[in-house]
Amino acid sequence: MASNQSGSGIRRGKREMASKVMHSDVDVTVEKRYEGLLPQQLLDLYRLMYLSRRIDDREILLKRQQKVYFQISCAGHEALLVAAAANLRSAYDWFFPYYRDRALCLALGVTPEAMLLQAVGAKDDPASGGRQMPSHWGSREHNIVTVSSPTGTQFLQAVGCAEAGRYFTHHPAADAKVDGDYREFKDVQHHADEVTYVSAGEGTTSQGEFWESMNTASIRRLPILYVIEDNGYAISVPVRYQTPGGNISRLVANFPNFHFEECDGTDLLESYAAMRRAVEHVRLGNGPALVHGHVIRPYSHSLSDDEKLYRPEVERKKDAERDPIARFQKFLIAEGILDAVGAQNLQREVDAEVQTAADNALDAPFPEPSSYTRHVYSENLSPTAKSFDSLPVPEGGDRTMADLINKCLRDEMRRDERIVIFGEDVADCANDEYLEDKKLKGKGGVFKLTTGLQREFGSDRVFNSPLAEANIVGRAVGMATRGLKPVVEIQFFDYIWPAMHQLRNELPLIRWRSNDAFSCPAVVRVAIGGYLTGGAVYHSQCGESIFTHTPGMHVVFPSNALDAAGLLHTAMRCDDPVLFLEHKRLYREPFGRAPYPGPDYTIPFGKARIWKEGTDVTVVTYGATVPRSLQAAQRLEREHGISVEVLDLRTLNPYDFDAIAKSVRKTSRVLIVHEDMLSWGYGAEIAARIGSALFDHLDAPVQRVAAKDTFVAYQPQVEDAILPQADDIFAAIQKLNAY
Ligand SMILES: Cc1ncc(C[n+]2csc(CCOP(=O)(O)OP(=O)(O)O)c2C)c(N)n1
Repeated sequence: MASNQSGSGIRRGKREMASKVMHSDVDVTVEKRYEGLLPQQLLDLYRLMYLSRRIDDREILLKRQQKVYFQISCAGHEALLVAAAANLRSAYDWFFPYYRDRALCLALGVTPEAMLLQAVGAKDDPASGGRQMPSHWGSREHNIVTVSSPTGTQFLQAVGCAEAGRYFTHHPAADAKVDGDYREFKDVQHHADEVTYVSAGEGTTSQGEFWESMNTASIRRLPILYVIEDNGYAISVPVRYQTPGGNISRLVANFPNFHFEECDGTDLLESYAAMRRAVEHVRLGNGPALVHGHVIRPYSHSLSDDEKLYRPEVERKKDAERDPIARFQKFLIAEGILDAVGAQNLQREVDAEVQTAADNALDAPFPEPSSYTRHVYSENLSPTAKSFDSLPVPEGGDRTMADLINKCLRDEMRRDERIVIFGEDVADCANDEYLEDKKLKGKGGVFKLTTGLQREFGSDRVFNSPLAEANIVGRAVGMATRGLKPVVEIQFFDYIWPAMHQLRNELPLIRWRSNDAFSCPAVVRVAIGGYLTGGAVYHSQCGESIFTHTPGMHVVFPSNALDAAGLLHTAMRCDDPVLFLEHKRLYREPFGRAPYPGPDYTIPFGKARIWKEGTDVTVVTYGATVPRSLQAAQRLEREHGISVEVLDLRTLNPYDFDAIAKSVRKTSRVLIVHEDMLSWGYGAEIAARIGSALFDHLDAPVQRVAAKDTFVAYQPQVEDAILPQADDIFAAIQKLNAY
């Protein structure tokens, strides 16, 4: 149950300000404390707040001088943030801040110079090496996980991070370094009582991912501290148009297991007390907490915004009266902790520090223009490496692709305790206790690919996610950045889209945008494709080119059981994110069955398979059009004596252009076949590259066979007309051969 829920979630701290404690017989003078803080600690916090503001001011100046190119400030949020930091532990707890959290990062140990290096885009910017805008924090040293620009993607990652910390505590042997796979390059640290901090503005609580994260944090009682920094506006939109009733505390108040605080975030002591109670709840393992701090935003949304366009002077003036720095300075002076001279000295000192940091940043070298190629993928371990080339050790009779994928998952989970599997319906049975009843067979995925895994490995390694795809991928991102190996399942490719933010802007981008400080080698398995007879619009989609168009992510699309096993082993050992596309129609197809190849059968990425050699026409294909192309090729050879070479790409990013080129040089005629629609499809890129690199070797224009430019219909006759059939491939090869 929630440990602290008043109607509005409000709980205000009372100040303890005893200055002298009189014991019965001794007069002990005790230094006055403020919410437990000594005067010197208050001065330290004040200094951090002032330092934060002055860095913002300096960046604004530099932006006006066109020496930095963007500015977004922490102004008005400083008190709430230093109060949070004062209750947390740098390099021990984990941090998913947002762009306003300068004061928090300073308090955690990020230097003003590091911040200004990012502002000028310097090579030595420790957060991103000049790749990200200012205030996109990231520091491996301080456990500040690389911040991105999309609002709200950090919430589910924080959930995954907290889950990873808990997992490593329960599986202490899993954090060992192991040579030969991604574990060699992933340092793991964890603490049983660590807290994961995540913050955002109040506007960002409108994002669905915020609510998805609250669900999971609450259900799993995760050690997460949410901080919602409510400055009343999301760019120009006031909170009451964003949040029903204008108060997020009221809306979240009934989430179980949470501790809630609502405070005046411009009041340092009130914020400190709220944070202290919240962090205590989390650190003791009672569940998550959410602190909702009311702050101000005196410097507009960013330097690209002018709030005078939409906020009247009277409202802005009222806000200014609550400026946390002026308020706290006044308080310190009233309490005799600071005087006018002390304040001046402190300001002079801070200004000099900022000046030196700015001078150093302005003198710092920029990244080499050609450096953009670095860290798109792991430079330590490539899935194309020879070390992944192995031979199967066949055992038993032929098995389906579904069987061998299941075996592969099982083998890798035995080999690597960092692997966790989750997704919709992937567990055998959500209720652990039912599993003791051996008569219950268990679910194990809608296609039964994960069957038996929960039974063997337990419910903390194989479990169901909520019905929410962003939840699945977002949590996987958080786990993988901590060193776990999440292998998650998206039930149908058609429903991958809610996870798109995480799949496009986070998972594949984390290594590049952090300049290799963080990485995210998760595996996302997805059931894809049509030819289902009745699969219709929403159970038949392809769309692989959307993901091959995303740098930083490998895309795999096997056509048969043996390749599926070998490529999945490689994916799970790989140091990069992998989108692993499994064709539903091929799961149990008689085509391409194979004996179990052993637990260590790996296939390198980027190596095509030649199914059939030929001399007249090359067919380049993958997935479910492989058996259809083979059928057409065999018939052409039989009936017309046309010799067709069939090349199965197996992995779409990277892909084996050398194999394509070798074949095209031999045949001079090439047909690209894929199941996804023709226009803007995967074949367009291959055709363009063949056209420019192999023009001199071609005797005919490059041709393509693919789905019609529409979705897939339910009625089987119409479905057949839409998807490429063996007859279409047959006709295209015949025409190409005759050209
Ligand atoms: C997904 C997404 N949509 C839109 C934006 C553009 N944008 C950046 S900040 C912002 C407003 C955020 O407001 P709030 O969460 O209240 O935080 P604040 O900036 O006020 O601290 C918007 C719309 C974005 N970065 N990401």
